[in-house]
Amino acid sequence: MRIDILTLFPQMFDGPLSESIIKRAQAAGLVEIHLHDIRDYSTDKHRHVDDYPFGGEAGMVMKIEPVAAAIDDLKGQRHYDHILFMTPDGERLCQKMSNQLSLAGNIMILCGHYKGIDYRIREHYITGEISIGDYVLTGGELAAAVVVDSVVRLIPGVLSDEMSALTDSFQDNLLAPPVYTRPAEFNGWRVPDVLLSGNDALIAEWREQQAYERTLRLRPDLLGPDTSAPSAKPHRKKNM
Ligand code: 6GU
Repeated sequence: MRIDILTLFPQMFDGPLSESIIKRAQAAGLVEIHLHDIRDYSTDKHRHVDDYPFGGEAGMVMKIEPVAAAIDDLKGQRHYDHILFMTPDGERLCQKMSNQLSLAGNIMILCGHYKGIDYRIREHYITGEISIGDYVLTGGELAAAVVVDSVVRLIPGVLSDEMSALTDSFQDNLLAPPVYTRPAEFNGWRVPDVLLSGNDALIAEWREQQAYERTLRLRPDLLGPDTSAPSAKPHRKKNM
């Protein structure tokens, strides 16, 4: 997979994309992530990328020319399966969207800033608009990093088998069960006995029940509209 990110602040991605699993995915050649500074596409002598809005609202708007030039430049080099715009009024990111995006070959992500972007960009170039939640960030960069992280970890080969994305919270609409490691007792706080029992079937059953109970208590919305009916209990895939 190749991901091209268009931004006014490429350095905001230094941390999230150069550590841990995402770093290893790039080193292993499983994903290429390219950052493009939109300012490099500005042709005006002060390298302006924003301007006052028509109609006189407050705040600055990202200009169409440099953004269009950047997108056209990249589109001229390869086909993009998705050209995404990060914006708080976009579709809320969820695991299903990340799963779908992880199947793509080439993705372009445009990060908005200031009061918004000239709407013609959104009308004529953008194929999908994504928000990461109902709150406002100073720009789309942190949100884009979240999208990239959630998508890249789903690319086959990025996670080892023991980290398998199949058992993630949300992958099957259930929150993950609690996990513990040694020591079995700390400050008098004991790990649940069943996990020390060595009985795999019992442990699997306990995990399934914990996942269901935690989801019912913390995120009943994930279980659907009718969680009181016994039939609403979802079938959980057994860990492989
Ligand atoms: Cl994608 N951008 C901004 N600026 N704020 C957000 C967001 C995106 N998603 C949630 N809040």
